[in-house]
Amino acid sequence: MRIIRFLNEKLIPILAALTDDSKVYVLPQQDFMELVNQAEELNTTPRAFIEGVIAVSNPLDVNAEELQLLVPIEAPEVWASGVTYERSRDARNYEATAGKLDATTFYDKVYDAVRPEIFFKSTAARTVGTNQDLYIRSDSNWQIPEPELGLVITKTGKIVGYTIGNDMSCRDIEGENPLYLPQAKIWRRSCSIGPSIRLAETVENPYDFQITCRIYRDGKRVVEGTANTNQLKRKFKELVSYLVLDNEIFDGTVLLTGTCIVPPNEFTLKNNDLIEIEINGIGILKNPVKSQVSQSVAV
Ligand code: DO4
Ligand code: MG
Repeated sequence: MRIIRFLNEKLIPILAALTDDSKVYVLPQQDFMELVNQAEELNTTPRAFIEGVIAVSNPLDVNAEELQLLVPIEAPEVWASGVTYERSRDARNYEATAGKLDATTFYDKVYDAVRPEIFFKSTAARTVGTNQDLYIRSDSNWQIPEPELGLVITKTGKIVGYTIGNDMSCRDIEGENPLYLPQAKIWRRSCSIGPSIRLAETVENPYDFQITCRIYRDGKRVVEGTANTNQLKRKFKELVSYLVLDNEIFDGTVLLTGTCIVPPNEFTLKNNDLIEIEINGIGILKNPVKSQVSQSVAV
């Protein structure tokens, strides 16, 4: 069972359930966290609540693909974990050492450390949904998507859903100096989530999500990679526990869990590329890439 948001013909956002047989049922709540919290107040679960709705209503006469989808949740904050897969550790070492792969770096240390890397990634205003443009920075020549499983959590850190996230990143800026990490990770439209949220209670094994990333240029596929969350070094609860420790977290926060797919080192994103990230049971997050004209103040 998945949750989507879409704009109806009057351009009003609608919350809906998308069943495994692709039927769309309108839900009475305004957003995903209202569904989660109302279900809890009623001493039930989001899935049971939705099953009650389905029992007394008809599905919409639409194909979910034709809907104008929005972000499935306006996450107040998006946080991200880093270097949680070997593939990410090796790519970070490559960019930090100009390709000297035998060098040991702080990335090796954080991969093995008890404390994971957790960083601030985005806010609702910087985050886009499926089919919406993502931007690349004007001052970077080495930019990539980072396809990641996203955890949707409550203010107490309970994992209530899974979504797809793209942690857009500048390898040259991060590689030049790790203190530049926020600039390598955060700018206008540098994060996307969607197209749906899979209810956590409907996922048997979250360590068996297949993740695929495809990048198209001029209609041709120029990058394709696949990986699985079974390659993750850490446990999801472990990542969440470090995020919430002594912190204030808001309902509907998304925690990205790290990338396990990195395009070849010579690849950089360009204006008009199309990025697709697919996770089984969640859907395909599609984003066109656009350059932005630098609005920086001259120094
Ligand atoms: O250490 C930098 C960030 C790594 C990251 O975003 C990832 O592994 O996904
Ligand atoms: Mg990442």
